[in-house]
Amino acid sequence: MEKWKKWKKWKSGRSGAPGYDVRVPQKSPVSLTTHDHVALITIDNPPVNALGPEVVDGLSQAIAEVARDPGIRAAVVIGAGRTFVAGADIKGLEQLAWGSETGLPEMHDPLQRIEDLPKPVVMAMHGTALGGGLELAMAGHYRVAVPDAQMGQPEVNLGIIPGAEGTQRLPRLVGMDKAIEMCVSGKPIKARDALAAGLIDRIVEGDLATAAMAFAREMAEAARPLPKTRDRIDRLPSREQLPAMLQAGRELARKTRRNLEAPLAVVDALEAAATLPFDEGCQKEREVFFTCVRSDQAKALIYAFFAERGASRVPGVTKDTRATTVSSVAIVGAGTMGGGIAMACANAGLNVRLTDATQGALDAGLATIKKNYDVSVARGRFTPAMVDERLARIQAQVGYGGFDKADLIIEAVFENMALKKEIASALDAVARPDCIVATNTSTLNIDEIAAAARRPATVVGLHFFSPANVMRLVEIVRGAATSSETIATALTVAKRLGKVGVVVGNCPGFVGNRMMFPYMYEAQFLVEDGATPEQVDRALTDFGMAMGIFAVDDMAGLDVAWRVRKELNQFSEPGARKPLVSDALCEMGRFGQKAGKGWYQYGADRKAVPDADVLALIERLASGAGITRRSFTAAEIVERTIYALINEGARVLDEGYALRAADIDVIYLSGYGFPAWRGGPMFYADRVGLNTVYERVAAFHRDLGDRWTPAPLLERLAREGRTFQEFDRSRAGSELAAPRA
Ligand code: 3H9
Repeated sequence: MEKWKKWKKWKSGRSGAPGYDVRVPQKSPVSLTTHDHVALITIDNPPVNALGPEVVDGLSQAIAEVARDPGIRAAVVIGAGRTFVAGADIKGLEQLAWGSETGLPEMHDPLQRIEDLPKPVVMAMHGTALGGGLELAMAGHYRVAVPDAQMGQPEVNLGIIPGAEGTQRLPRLVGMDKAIEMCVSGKPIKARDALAAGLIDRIVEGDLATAAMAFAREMAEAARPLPKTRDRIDRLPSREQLPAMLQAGRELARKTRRNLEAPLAVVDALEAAATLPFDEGCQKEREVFFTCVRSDQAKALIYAFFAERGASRVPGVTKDTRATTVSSVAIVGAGTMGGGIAMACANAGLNVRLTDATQGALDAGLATIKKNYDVSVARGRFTPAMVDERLARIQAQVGYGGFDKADLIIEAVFENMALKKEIASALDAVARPDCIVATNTSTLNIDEIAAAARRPATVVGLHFFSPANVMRLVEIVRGAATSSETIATALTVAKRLGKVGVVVGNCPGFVGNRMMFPYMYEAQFLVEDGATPEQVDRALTDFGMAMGIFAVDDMAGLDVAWRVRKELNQFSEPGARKPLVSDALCEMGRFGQKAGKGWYQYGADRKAVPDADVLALIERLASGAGITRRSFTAAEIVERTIYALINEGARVLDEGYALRAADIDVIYLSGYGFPAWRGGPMFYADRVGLNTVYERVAAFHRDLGDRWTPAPLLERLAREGRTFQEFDRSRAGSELAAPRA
């Protein structure tokens, strides 16, 4: 302490001005101020302080300044605004993925210069330190964080691996097992875990900059050798320990990150940390990084990242659009959907009033909610205390008492227009004038429901996906009268619930289900034509779909599509091919999993087992209809089903019920189990080549009939040699289509 005081005296005597001094390089997102001989280096590059070239340049200048100025004894690096550094600028990585030579900031030298500084550098983290952000932090001598900060290497979610030496420094700090877990899963860890793992040195309370500077002074005072992460070997495994760890890591990647290349590749780079000197390990990381970043998977995953964020850009909704602040929600209907939505709201900290027509229905709904929470506890997702807290937020009641206090009312009764209209009119009488009234429907006409209310501007469709407490997608259905304020509120609520809200137009089935019908029925025609449900499902899961379509139908319940077939009067056009088997299965009561049998049969373990009775039924109905059955390759199955999805997607887009092809992709990635590494059906079509897709669709049209009429937009783009991505760019800012008649 004495030495520190003496030094301070010497410094203030020399400069004549102790304390505060600001040095802000012109126009740089990085500034340096000094506070009592500690340099505070602030990265201010909104929204998330991503590491673009200007940030890296600014950091390099600031580090040079710290090295040069004898008055500075220590430095703190901190992020301005809501976060530390959330990674490299993904826009730059996108350019790199598509072939540009630039896009990855050169980090080796700046990181080495930080590590080589003879003065302590403390990284002060709040918000998220992700990807390049954590890599920057690991080059500091010390790391401190506020209690709710999170740190991670999420690069694999973008199809890449850490590219700024993270695979070499992370295992040196946290050990190989933990590094593998973090890099393969891509999941961030919380400050407390990071402290236990050795990733950070201290959790600090109160003002982060003040606490970090105090810590920096303490470290400067201690005058002990500065720890350089790259020189550490104490946490690296021995040559004997390493193979088992790597094998476990690769198994983890294959099991939990099915079909993804980067989670396997990152283990190769991590291996180098334990087998090569630091600089050679970095070289290996670079090679693996470049192979990954140029891959098709990286292109698709980076596209999906921006597609998801872009979905919230909606014409007419700006930063100034006034969204209602939602803190209390009322839900009508305690069935599967209502209960799931109640859980999603309670999980997000919202207060919920849940109502149903009878006490019995309410009790049954609550029992299901409790059972679902018990499963979450058993799986370690929630503690019993967390569940109690959530259940306390759900107030169950019969009737609409207190509904006048709700900011948002969600009607979630089953798909029956008359009932939904009756409820819309009743809610109109109790809801506050600014309360948003949402209807959870998967197919019904929002405008017809809104017409039953006196304030249709506050009526919106919120199409949640089952189970609503788990599935990320919410289609936000804009009716003819829905106001921009209502849409802005719906988008904010979706985000608050941790979901992806995609605004869609009001057509039968909206976007997701409208596209799913031709996909689902084509799969059914395929089995009539000679494939088995199991073959079709296997071809689709091998393609990357989370589930095969017959397994999905069994899970959703065959009666759901049956009801929709009748409600929407599907297959009524003259000459339309009507599926033969699904109605027959429904008439036999084979409604899917809940009945123990549908397309498959199910035992107690709910595993789908092919059923000879179903195969016999298919053969009988097909031969009765004069169909000559034949076998199909997996490639044919994929084309017949996925191209049906794409063709309908092109129609939806052309008719203006989706704002962008990218929105369709977000819907399919977050709600229908389409593989993220293929980017979504429309991006996949772009990659195959729209001309190739169009030619195939046209051939199906010739061979299989009018249901395969090529979508005019697909034909047009194919002829012009353009892509759906180019179409999106040309149409930026377009409105949704006029509502359905
Ligand atoms: C990497 O670091 C590679 C290195 O190893 C190599 C180093 C050389 N870049 O999600 P939000 C934008 S790979 C550019 O809505 P939230 C985003 O597009 C990177 N932009 O907010 C959006 O813009 P807009 C590793 C980015 O609060 C806005 O920020 N890092 C980046 O829900 C708000 O985003 C990651 O993978 C970025 N890195 O969530 C982290 N990050 O308003 C990726 C965000 O114009 N990011 N934006 O639509 C995230 O996970 C979330 O954005 C985060 C905030 C958790 C940070």
